[in-house]
Amino acid sequence: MSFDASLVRVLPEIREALSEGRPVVALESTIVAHGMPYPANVEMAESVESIVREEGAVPATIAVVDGAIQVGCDSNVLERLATEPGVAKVSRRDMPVVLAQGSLGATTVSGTLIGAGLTGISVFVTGGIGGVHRGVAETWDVSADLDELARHDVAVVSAGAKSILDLPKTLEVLETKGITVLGFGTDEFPAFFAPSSGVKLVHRADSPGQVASMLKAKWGLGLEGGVLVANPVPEEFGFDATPAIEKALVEAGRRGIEGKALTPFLLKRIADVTGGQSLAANVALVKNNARIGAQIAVAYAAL
Ligand code: PSU
Ligand code: MN
Repeated sequence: MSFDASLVRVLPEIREALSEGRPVVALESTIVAHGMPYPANVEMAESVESIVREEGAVPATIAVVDGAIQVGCDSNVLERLATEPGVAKVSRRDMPVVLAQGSLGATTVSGTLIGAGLTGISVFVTGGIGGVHRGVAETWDVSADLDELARHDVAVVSAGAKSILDLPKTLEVLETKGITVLGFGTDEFPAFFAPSSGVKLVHRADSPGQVASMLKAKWGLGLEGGVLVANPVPEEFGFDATPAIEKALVEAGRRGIEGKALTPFLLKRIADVTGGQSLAANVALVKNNARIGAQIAVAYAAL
């Protein structure tokens, strides 16, 4: 891939690891700026980076900083993302504007995939991906995450997608785009706060090594595009968030919340309605994904 190198700033530790073929794990920043309240957001970001290191990989949180996609954020940038008001939420559509303005941007799964893809990072850990929203026939709201997953050779580890989305339609789009979805130790698509959704998956993997072999087969053949590893929330933190989700959706409809504001609004309302139970689950599942994602990166680098 050829691109203007002045638009991508890779921190030295990450550049060295990549050039030596050592495992690197990309992490997104929208979850920090728009997915969780302060200070849970920055604590989560710091502990996820430590977990990745414990497992023998190098963490690379990706954001848009001072006119470049920055691969690797120090604690100063993480703190800014976690606290500054008006941080942009950056998907592919927003990228040129935020880069040219030189403003601070938090990358969604889609924006982060662009940074990971450009720098050759093969594994990316997040909480939940965006997808096809409920009521899509009216709103046409389908997250840019799905298109972006098809564009880059990156495995994304997530706890599935929460039922603010239409899960069966999300899986249909993933199939159309050729994105392999692996249930990690499960036959069902996990529903983010809940370990199961009742929606069956076609493929599963039961170990990081199995995922790594599938990645090698896919990309070894030149089948470009991503793989989605769907890793359920740890049992002790999982709960049925359906009533809170329904309530938040009704409220969003009544207040006319739409577009890029919808997902952050729903996450915040669900946390309010569940008295923080959803936040605890969210933190737990991201940490769990970080551990598995780092193990996958280590196994893939060893092949
Ligand atoms: N789902 C979550 N937490 C999040 C997001 C999704 O449980 O923080 C964020 C991710 O950054 C994802 C983005 O890429 O929301 C999707 O936004 P949209 O639905 O506007 O495409
Ligand atoms: Mn959307």
